[in-house]
Amino acid sequence: MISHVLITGITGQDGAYLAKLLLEKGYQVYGLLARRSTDTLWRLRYLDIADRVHLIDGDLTDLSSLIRALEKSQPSEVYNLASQSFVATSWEQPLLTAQMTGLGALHVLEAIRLINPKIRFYQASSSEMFGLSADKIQNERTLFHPRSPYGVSKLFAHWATINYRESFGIHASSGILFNHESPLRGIEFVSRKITDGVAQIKVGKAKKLFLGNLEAKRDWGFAGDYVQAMWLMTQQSQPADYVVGTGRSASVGDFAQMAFATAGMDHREYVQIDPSLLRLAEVPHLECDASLARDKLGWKPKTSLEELVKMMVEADLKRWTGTA
Ligand code: NDP
Ligand code: GDR
Repeated sequence: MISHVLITGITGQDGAYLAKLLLEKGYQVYGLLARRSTDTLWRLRYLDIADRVHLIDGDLTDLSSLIRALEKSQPSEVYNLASQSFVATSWEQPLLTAQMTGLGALHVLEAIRLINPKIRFYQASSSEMFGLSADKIQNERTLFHPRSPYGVSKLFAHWATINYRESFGIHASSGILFNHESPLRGIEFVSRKITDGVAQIKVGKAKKLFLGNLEAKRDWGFAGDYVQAMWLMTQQSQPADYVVGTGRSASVGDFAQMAFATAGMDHREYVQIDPSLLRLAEVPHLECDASLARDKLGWKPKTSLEELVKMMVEADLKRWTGTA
């Protein structure tokens, strides 16, 4: 029998990679499609899967649309990847972020509880929940100290996931994923902003790249590796929470240095600080201890930071030279 899966956020970076992975595994893939005035399917096209997934109109903030989506797709697994995912925006639109990123997850859990509590659930939690962490390296036992309305909203969704597991016996797992990037990353995130900036400067379309805090350190991995961890979590006999990352931390400045070097340039000539890009409350250092995921799920990252940066710079150079 073919298993059905429903992915919220299928048009996002992770949604697209996860859909591709699950299609390869033989699932019938359904995705929740939020109504927009512009076309949002470019990532699914990039991976050549746009015509292989079934899209259902719906919105995370509209419980009735989620109930209908579950009735239509009859999934055995639901991956809740939809959110307002840009941290900087969460200070400008905190209530909307809480509605989508926080309450939205509870809507999905409620829909599952109402329609079929046997559905397995994955929640896209975030290392942003650790925020101003007292621990240099974070794992499942690290205390949370979110620093943005986004982090606070994710924490609500994280605890809602645990609560539905404990209260209703739902197979609900939360993946606390550290930053993961790819050529499909949104242009507003710093990794892609840098690789796109490198490509623009290389082809003469821009002269400078304006960034905020170069000192912030992140544990950066490749999104294509991380969706595998999501799937592995839902396959376990018992639901649980896992941190997922590479165990290596690098600063924004390091990332910029590597990206410019990949294109044969020196970042010091092109990067300028724009104080308006500094955050109201920064997350200074994230570094993941993913030993539980390694030991229990058999998961480990396949792509190094060097390979990731190269992959992203090359993809953006192709876009700007028209050879994509
Ligand atoms: P993206 O921003 O690329 O994708 C977000 C997705 O959510 C898009 O498909 C978007 O649709 C959809 N969406 C937004 N609002 C709604 C809504 N109200 N109803 C339905 N769909 C909606 O995020 P990523 O793929 O990078 O991340 C996936 C998830 O993982 C997110 O929840 C993010 O917060 C979380 N996360 C991401 C990490 C990362 O490093 N990438 C790390 C840890 C957690 P549309 O295309 O129409 O806007
Ligand atoms: P983050 O990613 O906030 O970690 O959230 P982002 O790439 O936006 O920022 C990473 C770090 O870079 C610094 N920075 C800049 N950031 C942006 N966007 N633009 C700049 O010009 C810039 N200059 C410096 C930031 O201050 C920050 O320290 C991502 C998202 O995918 C979340 O959804 C996810 O939950 C977390 O990763 C884990």
